[in-house]
Amino acid sequence: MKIAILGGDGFCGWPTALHLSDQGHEVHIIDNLSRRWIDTELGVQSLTPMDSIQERCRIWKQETGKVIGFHLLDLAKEYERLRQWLAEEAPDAIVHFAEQRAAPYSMKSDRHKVYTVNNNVNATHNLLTAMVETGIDAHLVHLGTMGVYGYSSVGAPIPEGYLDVEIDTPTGKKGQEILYPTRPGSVYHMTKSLDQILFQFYAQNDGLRITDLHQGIVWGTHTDQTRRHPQLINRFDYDGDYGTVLNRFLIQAAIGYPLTVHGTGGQTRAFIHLQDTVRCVELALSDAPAAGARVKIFNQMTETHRVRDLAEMVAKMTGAEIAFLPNPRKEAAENDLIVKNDNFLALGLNPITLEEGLLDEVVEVARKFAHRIDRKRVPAVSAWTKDIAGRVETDPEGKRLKSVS
Ligand code: NAD
Ligand code: USQ
Repeated sequence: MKIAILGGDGFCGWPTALHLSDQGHEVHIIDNLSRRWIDTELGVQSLTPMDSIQERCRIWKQETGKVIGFHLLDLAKEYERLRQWLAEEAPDAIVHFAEQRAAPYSMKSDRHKVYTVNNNVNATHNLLTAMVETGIDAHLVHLGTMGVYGYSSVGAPIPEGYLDVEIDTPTGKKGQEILYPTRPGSVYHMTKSLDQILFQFYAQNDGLRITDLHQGIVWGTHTDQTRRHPQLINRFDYDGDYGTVLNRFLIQAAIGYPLTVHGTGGQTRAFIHLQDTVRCVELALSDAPAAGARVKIFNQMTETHRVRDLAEMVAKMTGAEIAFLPNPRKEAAENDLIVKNDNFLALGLNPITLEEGLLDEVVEVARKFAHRIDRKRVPAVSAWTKDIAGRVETDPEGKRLKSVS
C-alpha cells in the first residue's frame, strides 16, 4: 500500500513509518516539525539524540534500500497544499498522528490552550474535508486516546467506543447505540473528543472509511527497526510536559532523581509498549471498515496499572526513592479502570506486558544519555487551574519534599 504517515517525525510516528516501510509499503511522512520547535520553546531536548528527519530517512535507505519520503507541511494551516498532495499521491491509507499530544502542554497557559485546539481540530478537519474533496478512497487510521472516556469506570469495562443505551419514549423503551460519553481531563484530551465527532460526521455523510484507535500511555523507546542503526533512534521525552509517566519514572531512576508520583498515585491508567503500538497500526490497516460503515473504534492498550504501583515496581528494581508530590492536575485522586481490548486480540495481537527486560532496556538507554538530561526540566509544573498553580512543587529534589501520603 501507499501509506501517508501524518506526524511521522514523532515518538509513535517514526517507528510506525519504519515498521510499515520494512513490511514493503510505500511510506510518505508528512510533518511540520512543530514538535521540534516546541522542544526549543520549552528549552528541552529528546533524551536520545535525534537526527533531522531527512537524515533519518537517508540512513533508513542506506540500511534497507527502502525509501521513505518526507514532506514538510502544516496540516492545520496549509489546507490547499494538503489537498493538492492528496490529489496527486492518492494514498491507499493515511495514519494520523499529527497533533499536539501533551496534556500538560495544553494546560500551560491560555496561549497553549488556543494553539492545541486550533492545531488539533483544524488538522483533523482539514484532512477529512480534503479526503472528501479529492475523492480519494483512503482508509484513515487516527491515533486517539483512552482519555476521551475519562478514567473512572462505573465498574463495567469500558467498551470499544460505543455504548448501547435504552431511552424512555412515549411508546416505551427504545435501544440506541451511542458514542461512549466523553469526559476529557485536559484541553488536549478535549480535542481528541472533538475529533471523534468529526469522524462520526464524515463517515456518515461522505462514507469515509475511518478507524479511531483509543490508545493508552505508550512506554518504551526502541522497536525492531529503530535498533538497526544508532541514527534511527527514536525520540524520548522526559520533561514535565511531554514525558509520560512510566518513561519518566525509568529515566528518573537512571539519574538518581526521586520518582515524581502525583498525589497518592492512585490514578489507574492504560498502557501499551511502543512495539505493540506499531503492530496495532499494522493490524488496524489490515482491517478497514467498509464505506458507509460507522467509525471503527479500537481500544489500543494492553494492560492497566496504578501509578503508585508502577513507582513501587521501578523503585524495587532500581533502588530509586519515591516522592509523593502535590498533584499539578485536576484529576481523580484514585480510580479503577477496566478496559476492553477484544478487537486487537481478535486480530492477533500478542500483547507485550511490563516485564523487567524491557524496563531495563529503557533504564539502560537513559543511563547512556543521562548527560543530556537537564534536571531542572524534570518536574511537572504545568497546573490545571490557577489555584492549583500555587501548590505545584517545582523542586522535587530539594529538601522541602512534601508528602501527601
Ligand atoms: P509527538 O508529539 O512525538 O508526534 C506528533 C508529530 O506530529 C510531531 O512530529 C509533530 O511535529 C507533528 N505535528 C503536530 N501538529 C502538526 C501539524 N499541524 N501538521 C503537521 N505535523 C504536525 O506525539 P506522539 O507521542 O508520537 O503521539 C502521536 C499521536 O498518538 C498523537 O496524536 C497522540 O495524541 C497519540 N497518542 C500518543 C500517546 C503517547 O503516550 N505518546 C498515547 C496515546 C495517544
Ligand atoms: N503522573 C505522575 N507523575 C509524573 C507524570 C505523570 O504521577 O511524573 C501521573 C499523572 O498525574 C496522570 C498519569 O500519571 O495521572 C498519566 O500521566 P501521563 O503524562 O503519563 O499521561 P497523559 O497526560 O494522560 O497523556 C499521555 C500522552 C497522551 C495520551 C495519553 C493516553 O501524552 O498523548 O493521549 O497518555 S491516556 O492517558 O490513556 O489518555
